[in-house]
Amino acid sequence: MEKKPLFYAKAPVICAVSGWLFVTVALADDQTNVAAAQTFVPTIPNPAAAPTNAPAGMVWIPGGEFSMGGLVPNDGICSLATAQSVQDALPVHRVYVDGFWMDKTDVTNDEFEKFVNATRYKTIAEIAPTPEQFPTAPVEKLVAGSTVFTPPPSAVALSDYLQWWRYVPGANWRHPTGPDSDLKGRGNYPVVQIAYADAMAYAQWAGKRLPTEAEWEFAGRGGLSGKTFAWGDELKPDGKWRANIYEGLFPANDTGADGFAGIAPVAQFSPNGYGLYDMAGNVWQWCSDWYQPDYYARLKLASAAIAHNPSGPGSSYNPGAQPPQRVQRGGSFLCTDQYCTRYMVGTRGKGDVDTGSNHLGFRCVKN
Ligand SMILES: [Ca+2]
Repeated sequence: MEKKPLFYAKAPVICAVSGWLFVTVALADDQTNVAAAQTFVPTIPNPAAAPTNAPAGMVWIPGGEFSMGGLVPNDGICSLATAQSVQDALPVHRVYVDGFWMDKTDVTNDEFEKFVNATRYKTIAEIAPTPEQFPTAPVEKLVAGSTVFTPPPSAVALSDYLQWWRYVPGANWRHPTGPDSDLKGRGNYPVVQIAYADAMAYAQWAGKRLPTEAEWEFAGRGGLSGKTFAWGDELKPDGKWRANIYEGLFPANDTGADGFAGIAPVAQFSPNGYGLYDMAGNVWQWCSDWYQPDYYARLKLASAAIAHNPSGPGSSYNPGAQPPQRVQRGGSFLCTDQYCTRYMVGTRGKGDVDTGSNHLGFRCVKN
């Protein structure tokens, strides 16, 4: 394999395998008290009626109290990393969030195009990296592009994600998998190849913002409490798929048994209890919180009974991760029980703020 400069090796880590190693003593204490962590209490939504004049394409999320976090299934949530890889979703803790509007779907290509046409905004993937950013990289390698899932021709060991992630020059939101791809017929697909600053720029233009992680999870649970998925505890209730995830042999053979091999248009599956589509699978969604693996543990220690409108730690702290990382939630069309089951509603993801990919998008909220 061609030796690539450091930034070429950047890839969206679809199943974190390192963050748990750095969890603090506080979290370790909670790991020894699993019973205490396994305390989901029913969601108590705010009783006030939804405001009138709903913004187009948005649904009212009532806010209220809920139990936030994720427990580990008996057979392990990530076969590669074992149960330890989701310790960052423990302990389950009580949170209150105010009510808010949320986009029913991920932001689509058509919607993002309106923003770009109005502002001439250039996404990070469309701008060539500079020698100042990557002083050791050969100048000829400093070309605009982004990371693209590139399935290997046959089964591979799951120990090295560079076997299926490539830095592709010319990949960006208009060309999600590289220069030969385009958006023809894909206006209703979620926009991808979006770095954090790109999502923030869109949200600001739209008069919206990105959700906090707590808002995202309150919304994702749809009024339910302690369920494995956004719709309940069964992956396929009544034999019906509820999300676009990965079936087949990861990463070489996506059978598309759920109806889609690869990305799907938005809203192809039933919504959750709050009327939100695709809160599991299809594409990851940016949240505004910095990522720290022990944040829940420290939050629980700091909050006597309930954390009110938590907005994340003050900085990113995932040792070894540069540039800093923000939270991503929901999983994607690449999530599978062979590698990463982050389509489970309480689980957490994260990614470098400057790195998009063809399975990462976003949706907005509004006060
Ligand atoms: Ca699928």
